Amino acid sequence: MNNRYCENGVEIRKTICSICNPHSHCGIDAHVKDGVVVKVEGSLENPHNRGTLCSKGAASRQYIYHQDRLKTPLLRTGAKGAGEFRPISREEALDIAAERLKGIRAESGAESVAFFAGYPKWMRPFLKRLAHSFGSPNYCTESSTCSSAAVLAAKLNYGCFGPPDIANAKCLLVWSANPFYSNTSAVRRLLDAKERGLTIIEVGPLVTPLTRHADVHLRLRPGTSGALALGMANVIIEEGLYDRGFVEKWTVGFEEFKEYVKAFPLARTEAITGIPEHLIRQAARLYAKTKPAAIQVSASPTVHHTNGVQNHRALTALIGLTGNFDVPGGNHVRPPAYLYVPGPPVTRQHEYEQSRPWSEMAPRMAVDRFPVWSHVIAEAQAMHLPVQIQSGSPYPIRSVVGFGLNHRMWPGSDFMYESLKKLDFFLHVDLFMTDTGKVADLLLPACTSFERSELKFYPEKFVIWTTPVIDPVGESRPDAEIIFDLAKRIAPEDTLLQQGYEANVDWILAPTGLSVEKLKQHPGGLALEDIPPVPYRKYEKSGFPTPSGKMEFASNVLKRFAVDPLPTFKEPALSPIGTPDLAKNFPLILTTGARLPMFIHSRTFRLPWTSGLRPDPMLDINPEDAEDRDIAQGDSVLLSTPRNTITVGANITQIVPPGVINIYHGYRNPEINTLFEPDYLDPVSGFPGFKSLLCQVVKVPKEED
Ligand SMILES: Nc1nc2c(c(=O)[nH]1)N[C@H]1C(S)=C(S)[C@@H](COP(=O)(O)OP(=O)(O)OC[C@H]3O[C@@H](n4cnc5c(=O)[nH]c(N)nc54)[C@H](O)[C@@H]3O)O[C@H]1N2
Ligand SMILES: Nc1nc2c(c(=O)[nH]1)N[C@H]1C(S)=C(S)[C@@H](COP(=O)(O)OP(=O)(O)OC[C@H]3O[C@@H](n4cnc5c(=O)[nH]c(N)nc54)[C@H](O)[C@@H]3O)O[C@H]1N2
Ligand code: SF4
Ligand SMILES: [Mo]
Repeated sequence: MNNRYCENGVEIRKTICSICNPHSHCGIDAHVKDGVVVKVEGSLENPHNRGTLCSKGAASRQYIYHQDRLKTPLLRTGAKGAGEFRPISREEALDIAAERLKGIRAESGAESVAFFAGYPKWMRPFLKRLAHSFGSPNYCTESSTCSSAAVLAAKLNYGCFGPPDIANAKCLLVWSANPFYSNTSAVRRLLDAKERGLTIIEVGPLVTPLTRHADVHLRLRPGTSGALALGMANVIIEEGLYDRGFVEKWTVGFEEFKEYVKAFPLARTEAITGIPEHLIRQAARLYAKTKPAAIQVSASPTVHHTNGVQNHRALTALIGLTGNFDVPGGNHVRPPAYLYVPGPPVTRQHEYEQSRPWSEMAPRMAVDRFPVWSHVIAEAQAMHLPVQIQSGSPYPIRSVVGFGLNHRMWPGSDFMYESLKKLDFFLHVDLFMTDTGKVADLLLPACTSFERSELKFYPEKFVIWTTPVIDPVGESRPDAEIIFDLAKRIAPEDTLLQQGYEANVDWILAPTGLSVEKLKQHPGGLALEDIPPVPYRKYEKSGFPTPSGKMEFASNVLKRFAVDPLPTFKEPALSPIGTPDLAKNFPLILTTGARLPMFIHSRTFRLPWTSGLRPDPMLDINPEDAEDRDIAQGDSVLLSTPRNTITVGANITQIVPPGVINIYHGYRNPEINTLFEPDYLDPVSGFPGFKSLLCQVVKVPKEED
């Protein structure tokens, strides 16, 4: 489908929305008149969203033209955090940046400059290459709180992983995902499958829109996925429902695992998770007996815990146990295409990014603190960034080059904020003037997907190369352009980076037979035909990419780093059972960040259409807990954890079970992540325990109201 002119002077130009996650990025028809976007609609021909848009995408005009957009490069003139800057030219800004970065490299080594990408992902391959070509091993991203721990856990078990093959599955175990809010474009396919007879088991403490479509809902206590999975494994093994052939031939550590799960009989599993025995048994039987069955996992709820990696290992172990790994209708391993989207086709993204081997750079931040992470994940663990800025040990971090860095993403966000203030040079690139931006020394304005060209693959064998539908707002520039301009100045020896954006995309695309030039001929996107289907049971030919070549119930990698090789269950670091004394003062469990359809992290609070749907921050509290505390709907309440107290409105709802408090993250005020200690982390992955902390809620006394 091409761009089209209408009679009223409006041109309909094709682009994508990139406000939310990389599994969405809906196709957009931008109606442009006199260089201004006057209306947006979903692109009908895009197989991913088929003409639909969510509330956030529908508010795109408010996003693009928001008054907070950064419009010129800004150099700090006042104190850090005061927000006093003077506009400077792009050339001057890039020259200052280059001079500072090269100076710091000369004095303290390239590793003392950390490169960071926040939730925005499209610039990551170029930023990572720039970091490595500059000589720094310290490229890190928001994935230090999202998806990487789930990838890590699955890789420890299998060496690779795959999404559920929903089209062929008869049973889907949705282990904590709420696509109705988090991935709206996936929901139609899920409901179609349900209408065809798919059995759905939902795991998660909260009631979600999926719950009414689920055959069984296991409402576990936050942070206890591991115990639930082990209890289910015990039923499956005891009742002989596991796949003996697969287990005998293709796994290691089964005998130890079988012994270990005996410690999770139904009564104990109920006591830990809060789920009635009969439901655990029913779910275990349903998942094991309905063939084929798949598990839908998510990037965050099961790994946002101090025991997250082992929990996630336990639940993904059920796939191999029941012989549902890489089979039709199970979890189907597919090669990565580009930017978190499964292929084929397969690009050279990862080869492109690692322009310098690790051996030629200093050790990454936190290799000693999170050795398993560093062994498996090809990035630095960003949760350690504030710690090393403050400690200067084992080497100083003096500068951060941040693309979309939001200090409120970190647990102990105030600690991160203070750490950024200590940097010698903080270069920040963002769409908007944010509170994080205010502590930068130099700010460069980036632009939205409407103002740039970008490559996007879809899992539906569809690819698009967008061209800008409007000029960049003010002096803003695409992140990629900023990176290539920096590369000229700070990494001139990297000859590929010197060739510019499109040549670099072509290099990445080479094995696919596609090119930017070819894609430009299809402004609305190109359906990739003639791609052979990905085979199943690939391990039969090549084994598993683990140390043993098999699925590992007992992980050799964990053994090497002196971590329990089995997916053992431990209570979250703070929990009613693990720390009962603390629970006397903080008797409720705090889970944060369950997705809301109109918000995405810090981004859409500023848009009138989306913020109007929930103008004030609120915590969700069960009617029983509210009654115990004499709290009425909308009352101001104090939410306290051992670290901090914030004031917020109360929303009384059955969505949360008794004993659990839920609150969305990312608000400017109150700042939720000040409730967490900066070291409230899973020792294996470094992931924050955002979804299981202890808290108390009390009504704000009348005089303070
Ligand atoms: N609208 C919108 N969409 C988004 C985002 C957004 O902010 N807004 N964020 C994007 C990002 S970065 C991510 S990572 C994904 C997340 O996407 P999802 O994982 O789909 O969304 P969540 O709402 O975080 O979590 C889903 C469910 O996990 C369950 N859960 C909560 N705590 C626990 C627990 O302790 N254990 C278990 N087993 N389950 C638990 C809850 O029942 C919850 O309903 O969404 C992406 N999509
Ligand atoms: N308590 C709690 N905290 C959480 C979570 C939780 O569930 N609970 N979830 C965690 C998870 S899973 C995630 S993924 C993180 C997300 O955390 P963040 O990285 O904070 O996500 P955003 O707020 O979407 O984006 C950060 C910045 O990127 C800017 N930006 C947007 N688009 C672009 C662009 O194209 N270019 C540039 N240069 N900048 C851009 C935005 O303006 C914003 O300032 O938060 C984590 N923090
Ligand atoms: S789901 Fe919404 S925010 Fe996400 S890409 Fe689509 S329209 Fe944009
Ligand atoms: Mo995330």
